[in-house]
Amino acid sequence: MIESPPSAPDHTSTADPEPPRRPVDDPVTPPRLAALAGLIAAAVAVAIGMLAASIGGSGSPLDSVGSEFIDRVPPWLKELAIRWFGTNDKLALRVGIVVVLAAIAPLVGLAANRRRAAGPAGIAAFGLIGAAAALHRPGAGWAAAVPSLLGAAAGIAVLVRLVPGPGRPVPTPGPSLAPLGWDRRRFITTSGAAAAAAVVAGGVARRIDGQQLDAIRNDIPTSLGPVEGMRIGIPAGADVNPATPFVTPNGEFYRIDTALSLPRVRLDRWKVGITGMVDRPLSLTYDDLRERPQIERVITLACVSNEVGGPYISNAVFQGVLLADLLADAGVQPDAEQVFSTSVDGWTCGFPVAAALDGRDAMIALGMNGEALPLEHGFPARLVVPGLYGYVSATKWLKTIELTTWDRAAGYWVPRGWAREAPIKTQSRIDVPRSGQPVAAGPVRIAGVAWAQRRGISKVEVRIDDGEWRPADLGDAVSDDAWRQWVTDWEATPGRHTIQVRATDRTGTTQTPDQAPPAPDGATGYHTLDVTVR
Ligand SMILES: Nc1nc2c(c(=O)[nH]1)N[C@H]1C(S)=C(S)[C@@H](COP(=O)(O)O)O[C@H]1N2
Ligand SMILES: [Mo]
Repeated sequence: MIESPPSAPDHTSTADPEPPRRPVDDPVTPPRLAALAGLIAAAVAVAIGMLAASIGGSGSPLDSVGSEFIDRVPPWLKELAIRWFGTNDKLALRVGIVVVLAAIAPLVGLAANRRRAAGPAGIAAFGLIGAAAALHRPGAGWAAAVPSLLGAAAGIAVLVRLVPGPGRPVPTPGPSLAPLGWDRRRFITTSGAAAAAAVVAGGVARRIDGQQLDAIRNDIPTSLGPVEGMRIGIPAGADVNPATPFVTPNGEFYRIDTALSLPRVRLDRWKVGITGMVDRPLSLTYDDLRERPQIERVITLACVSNEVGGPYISNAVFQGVLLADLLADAGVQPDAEQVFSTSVDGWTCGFPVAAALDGRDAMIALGMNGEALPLEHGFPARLVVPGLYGYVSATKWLKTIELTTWDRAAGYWVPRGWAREAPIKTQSRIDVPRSGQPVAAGPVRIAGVAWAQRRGISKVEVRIDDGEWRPADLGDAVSDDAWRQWVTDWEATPGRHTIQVRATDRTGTTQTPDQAPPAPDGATGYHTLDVTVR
């Protein structure tokens, strides 16, 4: 039944009107406003959940749901998200969750208008999803469920007030008040107050969150321990590429991880354990690690998801403790096959024991470019293993290192379709000219980077159109585990041209021209750029 507005003239009666009786199961709130009420109730639930979580120092319910989602999405969807949104994929996920909530919440409001129990049930269902997600996050205790449940309770309270639902005895209204039992004035004040409360609670939650992160950042030590031998100096001759610094500043270093909110590690409680198939398990505090002999190495980290020519590769001076030294103290048992590590946020990966013991500089890193690790890159400590893609080796926010077999544990990405073992492939990239950038005829500088961690780069060649492969000039080599810059000059003639690059490593092997996508173990093919010369 459609309600008539209270002011509508009633020509059937000229007598003093009795307020019309509302049929028992007639919706009491106009549908559009019931939908709005659902939205406001959901906003209150989310904001109160965020506030409770921030006070308790845990991740917000939305982030818990998002993280569970990340852990469950099929690989093709994950790849699509990365293709569409790049490193903004987390923002896209957050926006997606809010959009879904905002689409469903009005329906909950409408349902509440038809059946009294439907509103509370709908919001409670969301609260339970949030609680279940939070409980399922690594390291979560029962208290993790509280923010979602509190949020749901607040949302229900708001919804019940705004949308009382049918069949509720309505106090006999005075003629000038709500003749149909629904009080517009009360709706406006209550919904306005609830919306304002949601905004305030959300704002306070974000502030508390920011302050907690600041507090953790402020606790990050400003100095690193001394290193064995001489500090590394980067020769000026390593930097011949005008577009990409040889050492990537920490703030520009690519970031890839599944963490929606940064893990908040309390340094005084943090330890890294070395366990499993070892004779003497170790448990090391941050200070224990700092007091051990430390090395400093220039290592280029690369993500397996990087497309040919892509940005997910960076180079830094890492400082830390040699993993081989720690494993020698722990005594690796002969049948151990895999170094399997777990992060504070429950991410895992594994690499062959040989990669820790074959003489390469696999380390527990504490420092990056002369500073303690930034929070984004794994503070307090992470693994860095030269020559292996990050997804099998470079655990940030490190918690445990377990010596085990391949059968007994598989890293996070392995059941999601990525290779169990993943050495970095020889690759090269053109950084100048930029793709799509107009080029003037005449002398043009072409420059880029090339990498073949563990083997080193011996040659980079560039080809224009179908011409000869011509060697580029190489920047100074700093380490076989670091990338190498290259540069060459080209006399550009007007028209459309194709620029290609290929690298050869020190074993004499040239990278394959065969094009392969990143999955399952790293993209291949020559980086190719189309330019228009005017
Ligand atoms: N805890 C944790 N560590 C992680 C990951 C992660 O998702 N969680 N991602 C890995 C991947 S896929 C890569 S490529 C590197 C990236 O390290 P960066 O963000 O410091 O560049 O971290 C690795 N370590
Ligand atoms: Mo990665």
